[in-house]
Amino acid sequence: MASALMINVFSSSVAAHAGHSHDIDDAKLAVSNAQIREFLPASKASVGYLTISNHGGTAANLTKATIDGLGRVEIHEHKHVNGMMKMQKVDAVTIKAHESVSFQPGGYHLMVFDPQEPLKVGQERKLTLYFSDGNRLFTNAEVVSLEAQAAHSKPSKKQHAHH
Ligand SMILES: [Cu+2]
Repeated sequence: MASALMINVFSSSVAAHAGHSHDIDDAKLAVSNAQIREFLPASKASVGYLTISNHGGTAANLTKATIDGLGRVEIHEHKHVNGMMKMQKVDAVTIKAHESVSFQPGGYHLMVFDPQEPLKVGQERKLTLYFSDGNRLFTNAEVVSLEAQAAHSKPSKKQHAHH
């Protein structure tokens, strides 16, 4: 209920583009490699990664994400502050025309909270991305284990090649 209310508040603030209300421009924006990590024991939050590609000629601004079965999803970024890696919530992520943005360890990520039931590895959950022009993009995010997510991440300095 709370999230539905938030969506209403959100869409009333972006009513500028009348006439596009039913247009979901799938050709312009594409999302790939969406995954959510399973919640670790005793952890109240987990992370999600994806790649958004903008094939259109104008920038797109991602302002919100929701995932079925999760009470809350926030968009975060990691930043180096005085040599420390800190993360903070961001209001929007811009995907420039003809560019793509990868959410990945050390950069942008989705922070997910409040699972209504435990996420199980192998499940798919519907992910909805909301853009400032009123467009929405839907995809399925696969629930992955910590190990699987680490394997897909960029190589880190530590080499843990063996199980
Ligand atoms: Cu975070």
